[in-house]
Amino acid sequence: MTSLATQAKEAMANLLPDDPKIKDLKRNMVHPTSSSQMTTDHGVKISDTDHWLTASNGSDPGPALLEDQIAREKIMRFDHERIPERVVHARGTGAHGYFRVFDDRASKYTFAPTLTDPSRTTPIFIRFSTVQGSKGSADTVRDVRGFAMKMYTPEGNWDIVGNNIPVFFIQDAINFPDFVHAVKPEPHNEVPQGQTAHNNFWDFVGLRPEAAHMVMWAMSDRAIPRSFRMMQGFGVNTFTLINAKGERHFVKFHYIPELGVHSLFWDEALKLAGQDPDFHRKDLEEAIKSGCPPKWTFAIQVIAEKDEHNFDFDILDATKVWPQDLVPLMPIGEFVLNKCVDEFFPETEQAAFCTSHVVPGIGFSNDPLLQGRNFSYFDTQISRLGVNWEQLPINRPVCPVFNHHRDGAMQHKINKSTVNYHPNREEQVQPVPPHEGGYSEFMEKVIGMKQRVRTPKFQEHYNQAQMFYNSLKPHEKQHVINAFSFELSHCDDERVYKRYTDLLNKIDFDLAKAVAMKVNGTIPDAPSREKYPKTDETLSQLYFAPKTPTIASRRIAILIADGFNHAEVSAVRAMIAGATATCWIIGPRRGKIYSAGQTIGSGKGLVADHHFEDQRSTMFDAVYIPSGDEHAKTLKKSGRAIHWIREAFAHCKAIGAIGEGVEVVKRALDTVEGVQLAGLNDDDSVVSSYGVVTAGKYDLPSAMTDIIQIAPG
Ligand code: HDD
Repeated sequence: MTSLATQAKEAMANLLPDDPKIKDLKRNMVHPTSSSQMTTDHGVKISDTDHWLTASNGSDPGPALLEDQIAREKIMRFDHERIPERVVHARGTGAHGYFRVFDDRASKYTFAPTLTDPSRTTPIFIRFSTVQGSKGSADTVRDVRGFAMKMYTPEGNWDIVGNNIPVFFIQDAINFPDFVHAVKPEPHNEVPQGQTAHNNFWDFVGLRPEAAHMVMWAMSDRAIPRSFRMMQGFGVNTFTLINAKGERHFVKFHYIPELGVHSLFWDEALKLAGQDPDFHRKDLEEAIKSGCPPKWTFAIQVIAEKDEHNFDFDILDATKVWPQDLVPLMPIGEFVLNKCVDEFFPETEQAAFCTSHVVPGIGFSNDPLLQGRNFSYFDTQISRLGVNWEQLPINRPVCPVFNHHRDGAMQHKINKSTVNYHPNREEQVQPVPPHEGGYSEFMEKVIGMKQRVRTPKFQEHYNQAQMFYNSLKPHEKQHVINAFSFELSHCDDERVYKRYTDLLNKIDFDLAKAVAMKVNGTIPDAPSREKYPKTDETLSQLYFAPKTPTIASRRIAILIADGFNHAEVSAVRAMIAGATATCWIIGPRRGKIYSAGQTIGSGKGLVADHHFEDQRSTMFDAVYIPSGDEHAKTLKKSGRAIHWIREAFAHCKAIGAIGEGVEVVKRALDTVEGVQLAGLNDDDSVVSSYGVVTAGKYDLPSAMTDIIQIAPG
């Protein structure tokens, strides 16, 4: 635990004052203070910002005068505050951080110093997002999460615009507009928001079986993450690396979170969408600000050019993973997010990524999805932000930028030069040969016939969908069945849900049967194709559980009422803080709660952060109920407190209790059949002095046991 706290401090220290990107952003920062004087945008001081100039006779307001340039400016500036939201991935949140490699092991594959020079620390900005919902939708909906990273390298910006799922719904970029139309709210009534549970999505994916693999991931726990910090990230497309000898390898990028991969339960996700629609963005900010900056290992999978065709799938097909038993993961570096943005709009909203932005040593492949993406991103930024979007502070590189592009809306640069073309008599702004750092495309021999095709290996769609399902643990499989059943039940067009249950039988017979029975689909009586037997243990998110269980950055609620044991709560809070988890006191009111021995209304008391009604168990990872006679009596009588514990239990959270606190837990869970509380004998007497800990889904029980064991009494 201490080592994590130390790591957190180190990560903060790494937010160097001389971080080149933060330094660069400071050029645009303004620091309003109480002595800052209010002015118009043209700099004239304003004496009154509250009353529109009118021709008033003193007893009635009189007509407003158009002449009031202060009011006009204020209203007009406001009228134009909004820009188009992203056509997909509209809702998101971002943070700054840094990337570095462990050593030069990747130099076998690339000459890009960012991936090979361990002395280099590269500033980064990451934006996480959901895909379907609009800017104001909820964070915890079932959806793919975007994971877009911008590296500000001395060789130029490198963007990896990835997701938390390693494959994509379609193979060819030309299908993207159809796909997005189908996934977004339906055109006639703009319903539903932030979810795929509607006819059009299931109609499209039923008619396009190449989506089958990705749909399996989207119906799994991966699509309802506990936190952005607990997601794997993937570059998804196949890129290439070029080494100093001019050799080329195909590459896929992977990020593995230090805290492991964790998800919400669907019931939690649904409730949180209403109780706290900003749950994920607040979680990221809270973790960074409370000294627990999230960290990922950066890994690559590489395939030599000569081996391109040695697989039973096409390695350029974005609907396929490269199984790790065939192509092992090679960890080469790590990245940390350790600084929140100062203002959302200029940083997170104006951040703009392009798959086409790579640096020397990194190249593209003929992945048909990537080729189309390379066109689309630059284009969309022009409509969202204007042609000079790369001059915006969050997007501009930290290295010098010179060329002959000129003008356009919102041009900020003033070129002191008489020439704006190449070649020119001044020999200004010259191309750079490759050996001096100029980007040069890999010389690839291409022979082909102009045609619209999908090559044979691109036409197999079910093997990896089945491999994914084969690789899940039984409870993960059940969650997939539940998710399909939820979504297809929301489709009221029989053609849609019947076709999809038919398709499911090509993936897994038992899955198809279970879902079809729930949603009135086509119940199969035999598998419709031969089972694909392969499994890959790395496809289950449980594979990425941290080796040492940790409660770092977890949210722990302490439920108290008047009469609680103060010494015990203080000791537990100190322990939780030492483990860099956050701890929240929840009481019957937000205000002082008095401990045993204190008179209610006088004495120091402990101020509760929240009351039972305003925060729900869904927002926490664990609950602890301390000892204290009167306090326990009050909690036992409080329907809301009892619901807290029951709901936490239903969501498999760790519940710890000491002394009389155990009575409260027993009261809450008495009616739950078959519950055996750890730490209790068969006759319900307490086994040890430290109380009771229920099972939990995040490896929290053992950590909670440690915490409770040290508490006095
Ligand atoms: Fe895309 C945004 C990820 C396929 C076109 N995409 C966008 C973002 C992410 C992804 C994370 C949000 C970036 C941000 O935070 O600003 N997209 C993916 C992945 C794909 C993918 C992992 C498959 C491998 N996308 C894809 C295709 C096309 C687009 C095939 C078009 C041909 N994507 C866009 C876009 C967006 C976008 C319309 C909307 C906003 C933006 O670009 O900046 O151009």
